Amino acid sequence: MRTTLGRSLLLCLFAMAATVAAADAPRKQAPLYGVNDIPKTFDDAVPGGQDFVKRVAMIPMRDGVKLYTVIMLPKGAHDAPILLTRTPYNADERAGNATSSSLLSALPLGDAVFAQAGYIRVYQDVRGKYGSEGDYVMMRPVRGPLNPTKVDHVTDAWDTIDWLVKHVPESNGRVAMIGSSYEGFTAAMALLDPHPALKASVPESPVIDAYMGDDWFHHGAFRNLMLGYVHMQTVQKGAGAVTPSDTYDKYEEYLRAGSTGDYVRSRGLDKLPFTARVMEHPAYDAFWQGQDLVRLLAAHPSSVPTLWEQGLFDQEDMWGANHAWLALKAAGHASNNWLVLGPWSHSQVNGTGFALGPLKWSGDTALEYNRDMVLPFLEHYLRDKPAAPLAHVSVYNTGDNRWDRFEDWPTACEHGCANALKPLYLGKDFGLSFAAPTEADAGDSYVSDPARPVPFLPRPVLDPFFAYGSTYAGYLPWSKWLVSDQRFVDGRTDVLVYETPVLTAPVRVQGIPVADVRAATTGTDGDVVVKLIDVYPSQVTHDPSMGGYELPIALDIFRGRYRESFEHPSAIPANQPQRYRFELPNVNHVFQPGHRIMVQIQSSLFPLYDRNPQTFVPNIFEAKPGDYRAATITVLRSGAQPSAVWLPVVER
Ligand code: PG9
Repeated sequence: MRTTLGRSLLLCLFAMAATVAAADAPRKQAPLYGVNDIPKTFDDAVPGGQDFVKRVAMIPMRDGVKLYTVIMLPKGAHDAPILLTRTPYNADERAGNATSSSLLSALPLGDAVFAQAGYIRVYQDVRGKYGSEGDYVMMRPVRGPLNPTKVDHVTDAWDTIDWLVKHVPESNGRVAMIGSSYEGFTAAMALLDPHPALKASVPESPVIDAYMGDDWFHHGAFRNLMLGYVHMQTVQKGAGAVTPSDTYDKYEEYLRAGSTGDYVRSRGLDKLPFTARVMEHPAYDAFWQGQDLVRLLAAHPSSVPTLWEQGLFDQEDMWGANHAWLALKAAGHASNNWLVLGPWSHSQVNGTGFALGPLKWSGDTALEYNRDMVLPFLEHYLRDKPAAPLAHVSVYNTGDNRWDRFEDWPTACEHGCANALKPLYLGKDFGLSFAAPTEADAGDSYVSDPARPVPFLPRPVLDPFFAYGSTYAGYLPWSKWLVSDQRFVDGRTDVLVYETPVLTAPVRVQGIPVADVRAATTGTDGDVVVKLIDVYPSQVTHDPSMGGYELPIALDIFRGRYRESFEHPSAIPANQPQRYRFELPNVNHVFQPGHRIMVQIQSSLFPLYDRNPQTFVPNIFEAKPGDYRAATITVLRSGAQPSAVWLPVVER
């Protein structure tokens, strides 16, 4: 005891002497003038260290091109599954803040549950973007007529997974892919020829058919505002910006420009190869059909367990996940495909899901999705945990404010569902009724003037992608526009508004409503916009700002020239009634007693969608100023020529 005390005292004296000596030693002084204040390398010191390791690898593909890959490993990981995202949005940034002390705080919020569960998180730049070598092709199609090279996202995913399972010894050799939008597209592409180590996949709001209802077009109407995105993504390999502008309001900017072709040329965007390609393919020709992943997936169905996710109010990719799921179901592959439709805007599952615009949900629906659906799903296939209690279809009920679980979807449809669609007819005096009209009637008319198109959001409208990035800051009204109050247009003379009396019993809808409009125009082309709206009571005591709110439940646009064929457009015969029948987005909603159901019909959603000149021209992008003409549209609603929205009504 005494000896130990003596030794401690001695050590203490030595330590004090050493401190005094160090204080006396001349301190190494920083030079007064720096030759170069930026050192060659600098590793940020994280006080207390980190609980993860960031590894960067250039993974070689079969053609020799190397792809920049960030591997975020929990320290001490072993037998850990790998979660891979292939991105055009900067793998370094997507992988989060490498100077954080924990993997949980480094990775994006949507990854939190995977970080907590000890996954190895991998982000990779697609070829040609950010740190990756090779050429970038926007939404690079599969090898074949549209892609003469030997590589695509199918091979790049295959080669990446092959490398990862051989070179990351901390892994258990099982990989899942996940990602939203473009990243969802790369996840879906990998399913066309999956590597054997790909054990599960979660394509989230994936771009699947960019012509029918994802980013570039909806039912043939072009989404002008995506041009800013193309600029941002393709002017340079690294981070780009949206198209420079001298006009604050995109409505004014696009209106002044003339046709979309004029807009593109006036800003030199025709020099961007992808824009030039799109301008040559306004119809659903081989260019778009060859990229339609619905067909490709159904023709090459994989056995990889796949969870398809999509927002019910996704302002960018409203088509992909649910149509991929429906096609795989129709092809007999329902058993390894799941569908989740949540109350989200585009990619909202990467953040929080308490609310969307004025709508407040029962909790953090994004967390519920990641924690209670995706994680157990992955744990089962990547770690042999018990099967997840996941229904084949989970759809958030935006009326009852809760998740509904289904074995099949939709619950009501045209053919082969438990319930048939029920037409809600447009009636006289702007009424709506489930009773079919019987009388003859001239219908309701309005003048649609391309010089005064109906805005899709209150002006000014900004570029939605001006602040695009991993935080998804962007232009906030953009992410909420599909739930924005439609009162801002219902007084316009070019918007027809029909509504039911105040409901005395709930009307429950589960599925895909179908717009079915019969209309005549004095022009030879034209667009049809149909909005299904839940009108709140004029006073809502618990939430006064919702008084009278006109909440769109489902809305979409259809380009009239494609009413007979998306591939072969045809002029609309002037003044002859035509039928426009098209699907609206999925709904799982309850119109509550005290509310009304409303349908609005109009001819434009500008400047999101390009203006239809209302005169048939071979390529709408090249319409001349004289082609833009006002037209009188007459919506028919007689017994012989009824118009309706077919609702997927179900009993409780
Ligand atoms: N919606 C974005 C996009 C994907 C693919 C092509 C163009 C745009 C995205 O969020 O990735």
